[in-house]
Amino acid sequence: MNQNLGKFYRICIEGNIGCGKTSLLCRLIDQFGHHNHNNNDYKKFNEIDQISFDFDSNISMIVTPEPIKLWTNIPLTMVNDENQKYENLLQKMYTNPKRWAFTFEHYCQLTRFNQMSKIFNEFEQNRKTLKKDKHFIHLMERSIYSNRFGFVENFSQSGELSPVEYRILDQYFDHLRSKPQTMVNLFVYLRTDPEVVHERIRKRSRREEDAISMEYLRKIHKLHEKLFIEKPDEIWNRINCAGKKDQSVIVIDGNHSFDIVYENFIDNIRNWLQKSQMIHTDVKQQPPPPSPQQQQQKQRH
Ligand code: TTP
Ligand code: MG
Repeated sequence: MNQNLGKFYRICIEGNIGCGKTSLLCRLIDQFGHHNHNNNDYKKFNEIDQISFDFDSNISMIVTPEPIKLWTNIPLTMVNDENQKYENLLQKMYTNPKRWAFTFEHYCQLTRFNQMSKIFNEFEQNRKTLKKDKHFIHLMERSIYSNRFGFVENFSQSGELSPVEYRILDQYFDHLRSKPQTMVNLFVYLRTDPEVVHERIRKRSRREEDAISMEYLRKIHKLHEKLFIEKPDEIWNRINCAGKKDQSVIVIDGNHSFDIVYENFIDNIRNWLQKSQMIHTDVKQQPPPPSPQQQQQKQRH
C-alpha cells in the first residue's frame, strides 16, 4: 500500500438520544458545504445519503447521517412500484420492544455497517487516483459501538432481549468489528444530562419517541458514560479503534447552548487534526483571562 496516496479516517459523533448529533452535523455542512440547510430540520438531513465538502485545502469530509429513513421505511416486497408498502420498524420497536428490539438492533447494525462499508470501499477504489497527501474523513452519526454497548446492552439489562437474542447480536457485532470497514479514529462524545435531552426530545416531538421516559434516558446515559468516560478494557478491547483509547475520545459538554457546543466542536476537531498532523495552521487561540482591572471595569458597567 502506497502511504502517499491519500489517507482515510473516521470520526463518530456520539451521545444520548436528542443530544444534538444531527444538529451539529447540519451546522458543519452549513458552514463548509454551502448546502443551504435549515439546522432544525433533522428530517430533511436524514433523507440524504452522504454529503462531501472540503474542510481544508487537503482535507475532504464525507458526512453520513444516521440511517433513520431506512429504519422507518422498510419496503415489504422486492418490487419497487407505487403499490409498495413500508413498515416503520422504529415505531414497532418503541410500541413493543420485547417483540421488536432484536429485529431493530439487528437492522441498525446492518444499515450502519453498510454505510461504513460504502464510504470505506469508495475510498479504497479511488485511492490510486487521489491526490498525494490528501486526507479523507468520514464523519458519521453514531457507530456500531454505541449501538452495541449502549442500546443492545440496555435492552438486554431490561429483559427486552432474551439471553439468546443478546448472544446472537453480540456475535454479529464481533463479526462486524473484525472488518477493516468498521475502523474508527475518533469518537466525539456530546456529554449531556438526561434532563436536558429529555426536554429537547419533547420539543422536537418525533412521532415514534412519545414513549421515551426519563428512566430510559438515564440508563442510556449511564451506558454512554461507561463507554466514553470510564472506558473499561473489556469494552475497549472490542472496539476497532486505530489509536490508543486515551487519545480516541473527545468529550464536549452538550448542556451548553448550541452555538457554544458547535464552537467547542470545531476547536476540538482542529486541535485533533493538528495533533494528527493533517493541518499545520494555528488553532484559534483562546483569549487570555481578563486582568483584575478589566474585571473591575466590567463589574462597574
Ligand atoms: P439517536 O441515534 O440517538 O439519534 P437522534 O437523532 O435521536 O439524536 P440527535 O438528536 O443527537 O441527533 O437515536 C435515533 C432513534 O433511534 C432514537 O429514538 C433512539 C433509537 N435507537 C434505538 O432505539 N436503538 C439504537 O440502537 C439506536 C442507534 C437508536
Ligand atoms: Mg440525529
